[in-house]
Amino acid sequence: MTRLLLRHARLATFDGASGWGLVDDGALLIDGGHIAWLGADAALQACVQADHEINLQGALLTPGLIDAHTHLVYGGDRAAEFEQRLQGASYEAIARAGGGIRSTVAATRAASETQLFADAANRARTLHREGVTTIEIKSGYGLSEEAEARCLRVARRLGAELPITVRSTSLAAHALPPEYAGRADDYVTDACHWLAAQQATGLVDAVDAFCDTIGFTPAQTTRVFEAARALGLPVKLHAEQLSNQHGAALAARFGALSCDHLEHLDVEGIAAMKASGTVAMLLPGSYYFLRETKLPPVAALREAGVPLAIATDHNPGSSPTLSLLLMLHMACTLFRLTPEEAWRGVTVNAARALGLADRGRLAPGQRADLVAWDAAHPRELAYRFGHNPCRRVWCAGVESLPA
Ligand code: DI6
Ligand code: FE
Repeated sequence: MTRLLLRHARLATFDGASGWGLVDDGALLIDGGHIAWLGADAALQACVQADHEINLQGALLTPGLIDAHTHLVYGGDRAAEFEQRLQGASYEAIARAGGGIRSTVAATRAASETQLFADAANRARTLHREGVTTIEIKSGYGLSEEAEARCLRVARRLGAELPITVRSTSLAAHALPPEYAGRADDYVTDACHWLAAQQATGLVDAVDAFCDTIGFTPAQTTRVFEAARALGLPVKLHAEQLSNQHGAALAARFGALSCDHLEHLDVEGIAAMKASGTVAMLLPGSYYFLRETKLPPVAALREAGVPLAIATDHNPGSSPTLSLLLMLHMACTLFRLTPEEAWRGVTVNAARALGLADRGRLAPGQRADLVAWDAAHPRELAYRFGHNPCRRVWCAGVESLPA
């Protein structure tokens, strides 16, 4: 394995509990896909020897970005639904009338696995060109045993064929498929059985559910989580997005990695998340696209010391964005995160939301997932929008974008 030395970069390490962790005119040594050493370029010792050196000429070097909540695998689009909503129809009303998630389920079932892979790979590449090196991908648009497995296989194949890391999450409890109309409890029973096969075939890293009035009840969510726990799989939850179902407190009782959305989260939910060490995954894309007006309780989460993360929630219905950098910006403008909080939300806290301790910071021993940006300071990336200053990306020490 070659040793690669990156020199003359401004490092933003995010190492330590707060601050940017800046190292001006820094150097970083990669060995075996991991960071072996980092520090001031002037402190480079003769013993730090590399096979290859790159002068980054003052570029900003950060950890690779982590998009820890996406629904990247699906068929079709929902542009017509967007027009309906612009004419006054609500997201919930469209869902109740059988559109919404269920229209994407029909398009996903009708698509071939080859097509699903090709479309999702294009989306993943778009994220990657903006510096994303780890992506979480949920199923949830198949909603049958075979169609769910197909989507999870596509996610696994993306991880195998693209330079990025993919973590896959089973979200069979996303919506009730039409063949189970009026039989939600039966659907949950069957979906819990599918999990065992997904686990046995190595298709799944975590389990999620949509606990809401148009999703599943807290009792049904509990059954899904019990099935996950029996298989040793970590859980996370789409919680308090459209209404307060006390899903965050429920998920916290299962030691959830993250609770996601959280616009309607209450003080009990915040306390429960704090006690269980659960990450608050904030999703400004869906807040914006659904024109929500109720903000997630960011100040209270901050005060309680709940770690904050940010993701695209990329999906065709509520967040058709493929820009994690835009989410970084919108987390600041819409949710009032500081630029540093937003950055931690797409690096170190996003890693924590995936249960990954080997990435999200620049420190010896961490995976060499790195991005060189055409910027002097990370706050510039939160400040600009519709702008991509990503210049070079390394995944486990291997450069993955054309230089
Ligand atoms: N909440 C969301 O925002 C996505 N899923 C969920 O449970 C939206 C999914 C969709 O509209 O297709
Ligand atoms: Fe989502």
